[in-house]
Order: sequence, then structure tokens, then C-alpha cells
Amino acid sequence: MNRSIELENRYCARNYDPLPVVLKSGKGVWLWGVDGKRYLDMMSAYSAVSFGHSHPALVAALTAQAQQLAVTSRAYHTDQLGPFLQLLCETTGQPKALPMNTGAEAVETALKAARKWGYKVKGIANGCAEIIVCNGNFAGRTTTIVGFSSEAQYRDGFGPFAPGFVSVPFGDAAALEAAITPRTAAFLVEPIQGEAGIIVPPAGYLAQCRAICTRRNVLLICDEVQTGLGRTGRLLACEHEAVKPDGLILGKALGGGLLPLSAFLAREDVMGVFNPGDHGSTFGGNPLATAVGSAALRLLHDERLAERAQLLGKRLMDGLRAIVHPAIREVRGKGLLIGLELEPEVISARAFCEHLMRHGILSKDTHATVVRFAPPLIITEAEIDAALAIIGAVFDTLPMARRSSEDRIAA
Ligand code: IF1
Repeated sequence: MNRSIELENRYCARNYDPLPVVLKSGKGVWLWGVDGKRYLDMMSAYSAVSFGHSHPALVAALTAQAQQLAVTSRAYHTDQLGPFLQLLCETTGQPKALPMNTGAEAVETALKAARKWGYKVKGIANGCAEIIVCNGNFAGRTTTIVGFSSEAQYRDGFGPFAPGFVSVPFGDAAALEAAITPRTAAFLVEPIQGEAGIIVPPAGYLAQCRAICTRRNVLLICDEVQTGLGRTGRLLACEHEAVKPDGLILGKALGGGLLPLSAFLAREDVMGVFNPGDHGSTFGGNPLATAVGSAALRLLHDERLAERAQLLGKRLMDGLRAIVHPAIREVRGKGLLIGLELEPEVISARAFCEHLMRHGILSKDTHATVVRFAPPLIITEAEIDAALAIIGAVFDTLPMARRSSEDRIAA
């Protein structure tokens, strides 16, 4: 067994089950194993590496700032935070932002802001605020967040959980309307559910939710940690339905695939509930991360990566949908956030990812039946075509028939 894997097995908590590959370097859409084998990255670290591995412009911004000033805390101002937040707010159309590090931290910031807005602005009785979430949500791994998860494994053994969350079916605007009470402060929703298996809601759903939240004075907060920053073919997935949320959560690719950087953005009266000392983070808004964040936002714009995601995503989606095989249940997604759902009687998503790995593609399964294809947005047509050829070749190795129940039992 590889020494690195041995050490992980010896010293690391078993909170992941990685594919049996040991990576050593990356450049653009390519990753190299310690054995020198090259892999096409079709997962981009769960969409954190939208700009490709070690993008030269982002590495330059990182190294320049690292040699200048990296971490100061927000006890002081720096010359990087203001310009980054200006660019972030102008890019997203949100008036205010609060910088954090991980997606979960930005989600927690949003939850605190929504509750405090509920009490201080909407007039909900103190301690009674409710936040509506969707079944199938994924917003991070803190105990508050897993407390409103519908995934048993993410909750098992981690209670007791915070009260004040109400779950409704994803994609059902009437269910949202019905769940709103005078105590409802906000509705937290992913425009497309990532971890749930790249679930795209019915057309018009987000716009209906926007109208309902406006009418009922409920904050619409969109978690775009996974769908934001060009991934679905628009800068924000909300833009597919011309929806402007009252709160917006970004993370992952905001750090350029080099370091953690996230943010909660919101309208003035929501962000205005924070007073000095209410909320914070040691590393939140540090000059190193915000220098890289500024370079990442500039790159997103200058290289028109959202448009690329639209065009290349269509090429990938059309190519996948052209594959005819009984193992394929559905191909779905938007832009370069695509889920390939497989028939479990033919093959599991994990086994399919292991086949892909042996053929030189790295991806990841989610919820047993779905393979996620979310390559860096810088991927070229030729690289998409190379990926499609490999994916097709893997299907060619699979049985064309579904195993009978007897075969399944025997297997
Ligand atoms: C894992 C996938 C899962 C997210 C959305 C907030 C966060 C995430 C919509 C929290 C994080 C990551 C976490 C990682 C697997 C990956 C993931 F969808 F991206 F594939 F789990 F669903 N909102 N998603 O997707 O951001 O705190 O991680 O920075 O936990 O295994 P984070």
C-alpha cells in the first residue's frame, strides 16, 4: 500500500472514503498521481477549483500578498479588504458583505443575520424565529446546519440540534407558502441542490419563491456556495430566473482554488443588524484571502467563465445525453454542474467513479447513484470531448442488461 495512504489510515479520522489515488500535483484541469499518471479533474474539489489547479494569475496574487501581509485579524483595517468587498458587491449586485472562510461559516452568518433581522426589524418575538429550509439541503457540517439536514447520516450521533427550522419539499413553492408563519424570518435555499444529486427545480420555482417571500416579508437567502461564481452558466444561478435574493452565500471558488474564502452578502437592513462584536472570525477577511478573492473575481469576469460554463456545459450535457445505455437513468444539471444518475442494478456511482479513475478521469459519487461532473470552468472543448470519449468507453465495458434480482442476490 502507498505510504501516504498508510499514514492517512494510521493518523486520520475515517471521515472520508477517498478513491485509491494519491495526488501530487495539478495544473489547469489536470492532476498527477505520485505514480506519474495524469487525470482529468471532472469534479474540481466540489466546485472550489473553478479556475483550474494553480491558475498562474491566482498563484501570483497569492505569493505577492503572502510576501506582503497575510493575516492581521479584523482588529485593524487592511488595504485588501475594502477593494475586495467593493468588487464582490458590485459583481453580485448586493450592497453589503461579511467575509468569512468556509461555506458553513458563511451559512451560519446568514442564519444569525436572518434571526436577528427577524427580531429587530420584522418584530418576531425574541427566540421564536423560524427559518424554512428544503428537504435534501446541504449547507455544511456544523451541528446547527446538520440539525436541519434531511440526511440521517449527517445527523447521526451529533444531536441535540438547534430548534427553529422548518423543512419543506424542494421545488414546491406552494409548500413554502404554506409553511410561512408570522415567526418566519427567512427561507434558505440552493438554486440547484448539489449534494442531493444535482437536483434542478421546476422552471419558475425560484421566481415563485421570490414573489412569496416578498409578499410575506420573509428573507429569501440563496446558498450559492456550489452554484455561484459562473458554475451554472450565469454568474449566479439566481440569474437564470432574474431573481435577486435578500441574502446570498458564496464560498468554494471565491478562494480561487487556493485557500478558503466565503462571504454572506445581503441588503442593507439585513446586514445592518450586526454591531461591532456581534460576530466575527480570526481569519475572516484576511488580506491574503481577499487579495486572492479579488484576483479570482477579476479572472471570472475577464475570461468570461460563466459564458464558458454555459457553452462547454451544453457540449458536455449533449455528449452525455447522446450515450445510450441501460445503466443511465438521467443526465441533469445546468452549465458545468452536471449529474449523471445511474441505475443501481447495473452499477453504483462509486464503482463507476473507480472505472473512470482507471481510465484517467477523477470524479465523485453522491448519494450512491449520481456521478458529479463539475470540471474547472477553464476546460476546453477538446478536453470535454476527451472526457466524453473516456466516459463512453467506460459504459462500453458495462453489461448492457440490468442484473435480475437473482443475479443481484448472487452478486
Ligand atoms: C463535505 C458538494 C457536499 C455546499 C453548499 C455550503 C457548503 C457546501 C451548497 C459548505 C459544501 C461540500 C462539502 C463537502 C462535500 C461538498 C458537497 F455538494 F459540494 F459536493 F457535501 F454536498 N453550501 N459542500 O455544497 O461549505 O463549509 O464545505 O466550505 O462536507 O463532504 P464548506
